[in-house]
Amino acid sequence: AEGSTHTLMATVSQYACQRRTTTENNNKIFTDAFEVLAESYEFNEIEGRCLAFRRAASMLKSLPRAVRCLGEMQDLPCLGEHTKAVMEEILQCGCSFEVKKLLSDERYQTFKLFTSVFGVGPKTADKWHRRGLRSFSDILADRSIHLNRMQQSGFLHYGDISRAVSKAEARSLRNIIDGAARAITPAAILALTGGFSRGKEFGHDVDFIVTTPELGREESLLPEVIDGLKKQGILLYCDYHASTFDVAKLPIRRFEAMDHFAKCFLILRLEGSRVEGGLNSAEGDGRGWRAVRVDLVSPPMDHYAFALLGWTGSRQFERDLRRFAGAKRGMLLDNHALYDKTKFLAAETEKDIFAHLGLEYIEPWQRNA
Ligand code: 8DG
Ligand code: MN
Ligand code: MN
Repeated sequence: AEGSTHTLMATVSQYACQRRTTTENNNKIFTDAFEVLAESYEFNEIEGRCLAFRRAASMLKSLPRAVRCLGEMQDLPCLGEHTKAVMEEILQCGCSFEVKKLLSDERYQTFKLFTSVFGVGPKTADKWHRRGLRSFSDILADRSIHLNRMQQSGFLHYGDISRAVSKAEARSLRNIIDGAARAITPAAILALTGGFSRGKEFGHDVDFIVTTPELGREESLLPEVIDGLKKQGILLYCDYHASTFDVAKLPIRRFEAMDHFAKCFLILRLEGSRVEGGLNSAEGDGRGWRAVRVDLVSPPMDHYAFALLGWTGSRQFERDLRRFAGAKRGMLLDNHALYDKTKFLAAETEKDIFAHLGLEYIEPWQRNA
């Protein structure tokens, strides 16, 4: 099987939703380089090139083994002149000069540092960079800088929330959210989504769907869950967005980053969380807790499957699902619904949605595109 590279790789689809991508990445040497380049284009708001590198990285992640020579690239999709040149250089020299240059670039480093703060995106990073600010102490010392509530929490909990969340911590959080939801209604439904539902060992946050079978009830459920967490004294930050979901306004033709379901972006206090090695803040300063990012979304039950598919990710998998639906099927897919020209296609499960799209079912753990 190792030798038959031609047949192995000639069949790779340009769409992530037609590939099976586990957490095992055999081409990390290339995808790490592509991620730096994609980030740099993102910082400079050159969206096309950013996407090209993300798409190429995603395709490489799905391959059963490492790309070993130039010849093997010919039959692979999603690779352009620039991506191929970078790969060629890595094959020949072990690294890319362009990537090396970026990693030591002052602007790239500053943007990377600033955008690592919760609530800081490329636009804010750019604004701060233009003002000549280069470090956190520069920002915090500048009296003319106004930090919004999200950024204030981002700085306050920086050490904790920039540290990866473990599977065990995700399990503890699941119990906490489950308890809070069940205290409100025993019929509450809780589902793990995001990276942990794809089998990842670590995440930057933990994502859940919290809802109830009773239609309409889900809208008030989320504020009540938040209130419960607050009463437990573990709510460190809450950015709540009430539902703006309206079936009458579907389909939404303009692409929107956020869906319209009730949702919240939280920082919770997780008790009894210890860091192996003990070097990090949770132990270092004698605390027995850590701050952790949690996202909750609350769709009405008749749109549950679409919300689950949309929040399971990965982001690249989602992008390609939508792109595939449009380009190959003339359909419109988002986190709310699937729309086929004149009618909505109902779905109770993710499998139903894949079937509507004429796609083989891809398990969540195969969606690490
Ligand atoms: P990680 O946290 O382990 O690093 O990875 P992840 O779980 O895949 O990433 P994520 O940033 O937590 O996003 C999980 C999914 O949530 C992703 O497929 C996109 C989806 N999502 C939406 N809307 C929104 C939104 O408005 N904000 C965020 N943060 N995520 C959203 O569909
Ligand atoms: Mn996540
Ligand atoms: Mn998230």
